[in-house]
Amino acid sequence: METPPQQAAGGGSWGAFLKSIASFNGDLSSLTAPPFILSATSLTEFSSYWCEHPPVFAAPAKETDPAKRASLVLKWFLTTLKQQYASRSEQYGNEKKPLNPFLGELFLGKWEDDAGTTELISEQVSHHPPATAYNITNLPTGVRLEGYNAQKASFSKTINIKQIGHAVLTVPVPGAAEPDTYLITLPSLHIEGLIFGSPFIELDGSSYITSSTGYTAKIDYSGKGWLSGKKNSLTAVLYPTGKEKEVLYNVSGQWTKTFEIHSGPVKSNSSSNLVEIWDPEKTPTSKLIIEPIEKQHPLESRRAWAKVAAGIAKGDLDSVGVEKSKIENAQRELRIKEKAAGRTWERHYFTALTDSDPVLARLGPVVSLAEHGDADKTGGLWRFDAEKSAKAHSEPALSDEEAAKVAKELLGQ
Ligand code: HC3
Repeated sequence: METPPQQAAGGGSWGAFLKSIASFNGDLSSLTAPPFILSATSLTEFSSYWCEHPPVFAAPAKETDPAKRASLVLKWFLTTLKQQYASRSEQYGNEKKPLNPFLGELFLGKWEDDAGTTELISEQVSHHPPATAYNITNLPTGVRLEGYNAQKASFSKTINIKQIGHAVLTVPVPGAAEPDTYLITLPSLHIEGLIFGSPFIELDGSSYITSSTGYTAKIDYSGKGWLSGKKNSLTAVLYPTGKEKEVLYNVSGQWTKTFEIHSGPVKSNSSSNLVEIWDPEKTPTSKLIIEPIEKQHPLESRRAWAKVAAGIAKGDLDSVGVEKSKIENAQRELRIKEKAAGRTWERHYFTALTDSDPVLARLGPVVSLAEHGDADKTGGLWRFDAEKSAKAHSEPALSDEEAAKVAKELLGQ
């Protein structure tokens, strides 16, 4: 059983934490959370939440009708919300503070299931400001998601988080000259239950998916108000871009529970035009396969943070502090050396665009995303670099001595 936050001993109380967040400066990594709210999972791992149902991710590639394809993309996006925002806190009320990734941190894995092999690459591409980039490819269909994100937080009654960045889904369509492109914006969220020491996420506002095939989905999020409403509620509509009144599909339900997809506009009779009811209980997630720690590259998240994670698991805060500082200090020294040598850290899988991005140029205006991709707030407009990836894949694994040298130099371990 988890220790209730109010009773946790040592290293700061929940009350002190609440006081500290009231004067919070917006930098999430600077939040000094009490030890019992520290998670041993780094934010680089969160990229995997985009694809815990690979068959749903790959399904649009098999659909020949563009409107239906857009509805399958909307369905897939909605199915990811439970993993993204509630899976760490299934019982609700124990959302913890993730590890703040170091620059160059990697999280690599794959899923093997009915959809074939789907590969995940996640990399911390910026540290100041912190930003994570990811690329997920389903090999048999070529369906591919790439994106990057950062968070901007503020305090007003609670911690409010605006997500900066976006995702781009590419869906090759059999017989079509060009693949479909879907530009996806990310919802805002806030932390609920803080005052009771049981934090969980609620989504708010709206997010969008707009496609090169001329369809747009608008998703509205709401929670349980004082008087009405259910937790984690959503409604969504899919319409030809620019014609919001011509609803082709509508969705309603809860992103943590079930939601219903109907064709056509919203009707009072909820059973009319039912296309599908999504129930996460009925569709188990696929397990992400990752290399055993000893076979991972020293910059891979679980290997790099192993000692910190062990300290968190044992509640040994001294070792957590010591091991975290080793990584932070080594990284600080590395940045100083790079600066002196006029070098910058070479990302393994992603490159910051210097020209304008064709997807943002074409689809950005529909969903109010700027052509520069908010690069100033994410350290760059990050795109997957297939050449770098091929190079990384073709390099032989490091020998034990080489790995030890990298771990010493880059992580102080
Ligand atoms: C806000 C958050 C860090 C960011 C997390 C993001 C937005 C990261 C990208 C993923 O795709 C989606 C996602 C899900 C959860 C978000 C985290 C929830 C809590 C965490 C804060 C830094 C921690 C706040 C501390 C505390 C104790 C109140 O939970």
